[in-house]
Amino acid sequence: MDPIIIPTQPITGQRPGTSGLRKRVKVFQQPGYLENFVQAIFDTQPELDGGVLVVGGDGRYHNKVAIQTILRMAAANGVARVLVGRGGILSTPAASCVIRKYRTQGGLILSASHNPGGPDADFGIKFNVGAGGPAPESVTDAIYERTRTIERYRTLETPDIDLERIGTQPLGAMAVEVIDPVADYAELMEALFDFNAIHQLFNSGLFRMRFDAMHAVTGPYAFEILERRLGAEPGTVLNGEPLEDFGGGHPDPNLAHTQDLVAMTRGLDGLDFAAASDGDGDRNMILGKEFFVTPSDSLAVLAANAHHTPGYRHGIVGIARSMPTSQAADRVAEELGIDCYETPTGWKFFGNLLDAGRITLCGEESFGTGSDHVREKDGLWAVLFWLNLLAVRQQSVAEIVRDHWRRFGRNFYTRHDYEGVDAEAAEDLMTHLREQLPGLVGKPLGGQTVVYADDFAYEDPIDGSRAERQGVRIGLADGARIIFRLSGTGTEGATLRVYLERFEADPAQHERDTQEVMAPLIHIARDLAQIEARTGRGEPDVIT
Ligand code: VG1
Ligand code: CO
Repeated sequence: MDPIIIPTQPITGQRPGTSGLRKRVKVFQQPGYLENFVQAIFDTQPELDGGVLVVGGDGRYHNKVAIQTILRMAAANGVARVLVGRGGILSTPAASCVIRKYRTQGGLILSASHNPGGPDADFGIKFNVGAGGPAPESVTDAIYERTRTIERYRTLETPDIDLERIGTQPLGAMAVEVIDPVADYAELMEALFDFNAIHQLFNSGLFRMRFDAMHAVTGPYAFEILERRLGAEPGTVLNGEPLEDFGGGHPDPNLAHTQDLVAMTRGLDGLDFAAASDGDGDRNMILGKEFFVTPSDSLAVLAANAHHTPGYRHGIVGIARSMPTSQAADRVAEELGIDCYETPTGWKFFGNLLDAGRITLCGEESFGTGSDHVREKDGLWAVLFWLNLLAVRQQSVAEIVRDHWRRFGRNFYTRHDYEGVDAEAAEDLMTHLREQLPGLVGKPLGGQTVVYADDFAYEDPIDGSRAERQGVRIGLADGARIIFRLSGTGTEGATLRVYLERFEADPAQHERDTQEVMAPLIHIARDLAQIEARTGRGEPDVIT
């Protein structure tokens, strides 16, 4: 069957952001929009010709339509075989797992992650390379450049593939293999964690947990792993059915969007453990009884306790965290005598460090934690890691974290998001901040001296590539930090993120309320950036 060549024209704005190309569904539905971007991937990634490609998504609205388009284009561009999750489903970490396990040439993941889904909401596409991780900037830059000159795409005229039927179906000269989206991933989790110990914890009758899949992709994974393989009581998985619009919710696991779950951890018969994951299954939120674990603390606790789990029993070689993530992990690395790397926001910056064996664990303040087991952050992995620790240490979540604070000190941490801000006002705010930077060093700010003030730039220690303008950061003499950056995952206007961190060594101060501890820093940040004057916002939309 000969490919059909369809003439097309470049469409502006196809530059991938922090994690792939994310736009409104309506934008993706425009003729040629998805096709141009996908053809740009095939045109710039010659190894896909004759290669194997993994395809799957988080099940949101437009997922199946997009997959049929991609399958036809893959066949027309010479891909030999595609592995696609049944029903078009593959969580982001599971896609990474499958890419690596079957040594494929890469994958296409259809997701806008934590952004809402539905005909009027968001869609996204991301290319992952053969190592299993999100394409580095050199690759996304090349894809973007190609979208600016593209003049044709290749496809076939064929009926739709039956995505519900496990097994191989031909599409032109290409083989489409519909695979169980859960099996390979579940097997990997069993190899990393002590399923017997977790099973016993569930069987003890002394431990109750709930996992909120938020009607997103992790439902089938959580049923299989938590309820079926680990024997958690039926009903442990909440909102486990993936829905195209996530039940109308915002599949973003943070305190603002999981209020029902948080309520279940309160009171005398509150749950011992609760967790949630996002649209595509790469984020995690960890709760204990009346206790919220910040993602930055979670990374530090996992690093300090990794030797308790089978998969990491020999210890970890290094840790990386994104720049805005708290420095709690740095303290663990120092005590363990291992390297700690600070990277720009976005998982793609961890790839080289993981591939080179420089780090074992990595994480971001945005509810992302992961390791070298795949090349994406991994929501259920983090949940299982915590369950393994709880089973081995026989302590509550709160006890484990408080122990950690006593040992290492506490990095109080909060992030304030101002969403849907006018894009130009947000850019101006950042410019105004950048202009102040040279004059700030050595000056007093809120009773402290500014020790550094810069726009974060990163040079990758493996390939020497540079990423500039990755966030304005201001460091004070006592180690406190204020960081400002604009989101690279939104689809409308701009989102300003303000990240605040303050270290406290004194255990007598560890129980204080975070927002109260941070109040002076919050004040400084708002003043310095003139947030209210420039955005019209007196208060942030989301505090995490
Ligand atoms: C956000 C987070 C970042 C994360 C990215 C993708 O990016 O801050 O840490 O890697 O989302 O996560 P931004 O540019 O909006 O701050 V996911 O779960 O949406 O793929
Ligand atoms: Co996600």
